[in-house]
Amino acid sequence: MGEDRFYITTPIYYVNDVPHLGHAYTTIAADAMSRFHRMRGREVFFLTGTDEHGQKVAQAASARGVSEQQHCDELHQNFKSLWERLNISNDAFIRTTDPEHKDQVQTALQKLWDDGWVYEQDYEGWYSVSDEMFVTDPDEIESLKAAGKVEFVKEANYFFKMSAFQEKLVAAIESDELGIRPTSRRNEILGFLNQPLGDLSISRPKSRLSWGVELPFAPDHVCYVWVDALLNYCTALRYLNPGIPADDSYGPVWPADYHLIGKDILTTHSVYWTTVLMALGLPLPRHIFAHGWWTFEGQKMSKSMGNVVDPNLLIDEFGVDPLRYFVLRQMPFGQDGDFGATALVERINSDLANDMGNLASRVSNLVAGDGGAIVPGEATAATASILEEFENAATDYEKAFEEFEFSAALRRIWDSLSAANKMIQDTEPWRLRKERDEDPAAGALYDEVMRTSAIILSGAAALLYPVMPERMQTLWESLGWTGQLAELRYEGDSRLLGAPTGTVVKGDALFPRINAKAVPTFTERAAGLDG
Ligand code: ME8
Repeated sequence: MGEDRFYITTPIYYVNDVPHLGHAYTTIAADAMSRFHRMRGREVFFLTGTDEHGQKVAQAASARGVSEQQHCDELHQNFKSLWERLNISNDAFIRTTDPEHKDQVQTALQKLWDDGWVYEQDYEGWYSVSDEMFVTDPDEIESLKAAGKVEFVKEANYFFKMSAFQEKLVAAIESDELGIRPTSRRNEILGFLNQPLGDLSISRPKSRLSWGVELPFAPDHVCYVWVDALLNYCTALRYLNPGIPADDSYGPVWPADYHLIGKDILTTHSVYWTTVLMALGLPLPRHIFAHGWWTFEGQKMSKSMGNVVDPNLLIDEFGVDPLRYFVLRQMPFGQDGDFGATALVERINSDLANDMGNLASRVSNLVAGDGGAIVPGEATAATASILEEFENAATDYEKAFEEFEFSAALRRIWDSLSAANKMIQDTEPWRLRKERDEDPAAGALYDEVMRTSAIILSGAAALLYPVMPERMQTLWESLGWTGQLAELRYEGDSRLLGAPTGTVVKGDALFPRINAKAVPTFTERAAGLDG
């Protein structure tokens, strides 16, 4: 997309999965990024959805004794409702069983066929149903065989000439036309591309699997589920994005600025998807960002490991915004991190309840007690450096945020909140307030400390809105501002929004402290869940 547009996607999650913290993680990050760009005046298109074809879905539907379509119609709601609870602001939700998506997939497949990028050949090998992939690594085959997780398959197959694009792909990655992030993942893919690239089987015979998109040039085959799924990033633009032109392009929104994914699906995105795009003559996504994994006691959190944490339980216990904040703050985006309820409670209590909540309640209690007005005035030497530091922190925050360095970005805002708290401890405004009748200087300092704190809290509320949309709106209103932060647009360079001119009100605690002793150990509750 161009300067004023921003197109971001999450993976489309397997409809069979019960959504867990890992799925929530990617989606929260994409949501925060979408809100961030909207506030900077960009026209954002944020896409998520569900991947509904393939053998796993067919097997699960049959085990439940329902049709595949009914199974998908019921299960995709688990994702939709979690995204609603998590305040996810996606512009569209694609399902690969949407008839429009299937039509578009067939159009793309036909084009690949017509242009000579697809050929037929028999194939035999070990197929992993859980990954929907042929396994080629001999060691992996042996261990999966022992675990009964692969089956031997011999069948007629249609192949995509992926190998023809190897050099072009390497060049696109090296020139950063295709920006793979973080750099470690880019190097991983370049390393992978040091080996000769094979062709990609893109079909499954209907005799083995009928739940998929029929190949238009071979109706006894369906499309390999990954090809069907990856195409969602383009097909959605044809029917879920109003204002698309009536030609057969994917419109001005393509290419995506970011495909946000976990590192588990880096190859499918960086190699399969990009080469299909090349064959279709379409531009490559500008970036693929592969983040790390949430683990649980060191193991990747996943349904098959039976160790998933249900975000719904965390929301019930801690609220939506503390969870959103925690996942973005806790570990650098790109690295793995182990989930623990203790760490979550610590973050809530120290960062949210103490650093932010106490500052907000001190200001609102004191100012509301005086009728709620922040007294206007200029900063003196007593507070000028704090405001200047906040301006610097805001600049650093934005730079880091844009690069998906959420944790580092958030830390910078907390530097300013800490500075404001220190100012309050040092100046003791509750004492100044008592002295102000006799001592005009104490009164002036009191007003200045309240004003400076309110300016920092206002700026922080707006900057942090993408991360904690609901709580920051509450903070914003308690400071006397009106209007929706969702509609705030930054204009000009300063992120200091000035002192509120409305009436500051005393509200309930922004982030109630969690009694660490009373918290259930999510470890145990999570282990009991069959996600
Ligand atoms: O792979 N930690 O779907 P999926 C962090 N349908 N993120 C995690 C995670 C974890 N432990 N577990 C899952 C598929 N995720 C395909 C995608 S896209 C065209 C098709 C997140 O339901 C992360 O984003 O297995 C990961 O890439 C994705 O969920 C996989 O979701």
